[in-house]
Amino acid sequence: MVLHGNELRDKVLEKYSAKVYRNRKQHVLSIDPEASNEITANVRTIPGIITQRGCCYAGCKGVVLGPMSDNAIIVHGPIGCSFYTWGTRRHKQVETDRHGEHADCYVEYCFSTDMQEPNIVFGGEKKLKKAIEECMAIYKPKMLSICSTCPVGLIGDDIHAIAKWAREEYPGLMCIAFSCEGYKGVTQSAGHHIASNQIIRFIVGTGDHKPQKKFSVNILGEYNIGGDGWEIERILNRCGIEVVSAMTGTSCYRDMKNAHLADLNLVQCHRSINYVADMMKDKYGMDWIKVNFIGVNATKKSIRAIGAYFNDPELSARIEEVIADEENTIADEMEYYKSKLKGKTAAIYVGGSRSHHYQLLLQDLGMSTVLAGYEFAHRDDYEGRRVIPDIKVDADSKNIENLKIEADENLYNPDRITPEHRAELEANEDIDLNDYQGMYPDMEEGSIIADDLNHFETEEFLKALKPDVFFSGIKDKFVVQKAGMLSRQIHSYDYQGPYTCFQGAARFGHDLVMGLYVPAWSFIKAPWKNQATLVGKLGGEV
Ligand code: CFM
Repeated sequence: MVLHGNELRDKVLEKYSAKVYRNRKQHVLSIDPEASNEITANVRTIPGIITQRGCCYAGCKGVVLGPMSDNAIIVHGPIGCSFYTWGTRRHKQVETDRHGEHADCYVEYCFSTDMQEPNIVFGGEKKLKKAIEECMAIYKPKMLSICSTCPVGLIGDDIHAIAKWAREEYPGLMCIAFSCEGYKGVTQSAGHHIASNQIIRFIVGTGDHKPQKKFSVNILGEYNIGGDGWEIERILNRCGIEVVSAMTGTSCYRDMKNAHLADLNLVQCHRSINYVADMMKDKYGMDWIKVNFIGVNATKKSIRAIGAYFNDPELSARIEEVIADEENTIADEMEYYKSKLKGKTAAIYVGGSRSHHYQLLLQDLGMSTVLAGYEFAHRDDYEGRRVIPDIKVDADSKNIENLKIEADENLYNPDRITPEHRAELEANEDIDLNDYQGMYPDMEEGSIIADDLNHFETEEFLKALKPDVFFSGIKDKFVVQKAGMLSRQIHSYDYQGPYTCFQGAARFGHDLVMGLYVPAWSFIKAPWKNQATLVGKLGGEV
């Protein structure tokens, strides 16, 4: 008998003990339009279960701070923590800022204080100061971040006092400390919040480089994986929209200082950076709209929403021209890929926003998503921001500082658009003004949602749902491949990309067709599972 929906969920989870079953049941559900579909998310993983999640330090140092090109990051902790984040998640960078001037690029570097046992016993502050002095003598960065890892939090080195010392010691240096010890919160999501707080406290609002064009935006939650951000900027620039800063792919400290001078914030990855969007709304009165540049239809909807916000007929006309031209360029290719992919199914399990975004690109290609889940999303990423007031704040979340933001005396401007126009935008269902509806509305009835999916559940759902492709990460892709199925990494894109906007959609179609029509994974069954490899007879037989 083929099971579906919650029956399938119950069958997969029934192998657990009663306690684990009760816990996991709150994280896995099947979309039912009649039910509330409330999910449990952003809580601790059950000890012993192999999760795909990362830590707070990964979210702060690796995800949000990592792509900033001119930011030299000193990891204050044992060398292992640095080794783990040495290298990038394919966030590409260049050595110029948005005004074409040279900006340092430290993206490939990893500085570490290499804490040893005596430093843990007697404190590591001296070692950290020395590391700053060395870094300043050799590289002279304009921005220097200190990221502390678990042992430093436990022994209590005052990294914030040291950052202050460095700012005084080296005039012109922006040195910022991030208390992003791995144990904070329950996942890397805590690190996103900690990084966002310091970005608002120390960076945004300190520059005075005004945008040159009539319409200007920041792109928040876009990290330029595989060049995604460059493609988005190419499209926006074609439309006549200036990008003041991106946070934090394709960007640097020098650009981000000016972010408050843009007209509008675009939020691509809601999970990692909604904090900055909210704080900039409170501090500068700047609106944000939720966009998605993954998928042809999603991109069209997003740029039209930007046009609607600015409410300028010339801009809207230019946007339509760009859409027509870009669509025309990829039309034949998309038609071909659609013919190869139509009717195929997918499962997607990634961090905190792509499991939603990529469903729309798959829809463009005629595919449907039978399972989607997040490693560290919060309830609002699944169910929409309307549930935020109902989310119980537990001890793990209370641990993360919530900045109290006041309107900036000189720069606060809530009247960037007229009240009438605001009312129009709020009534327009195609525009998410200062809002995000979450992943649910784009999912089909009966499809499975799984929060904090683990290896065991991955295997079981794959057996039952048999998707044609599983979009996964580096840790779970082996489970998928061993099951004889195609896996495409949707974090790093398996050395491909960009996948954004129009040309990116065609490139994604190409890579997917290539993966699906190479029959490599059907040869995966070990020979001894198909035929006996030992030939012999039982002892005593004549
Ligand atoms: Fe945002 Fe990201 Fe994601 Fe994320 Fe990430 Fe990433 Fe991701 Mo990997 S910021 S939540 S912490 S879109 S690294 S660029 S792919 S898990 S879905």
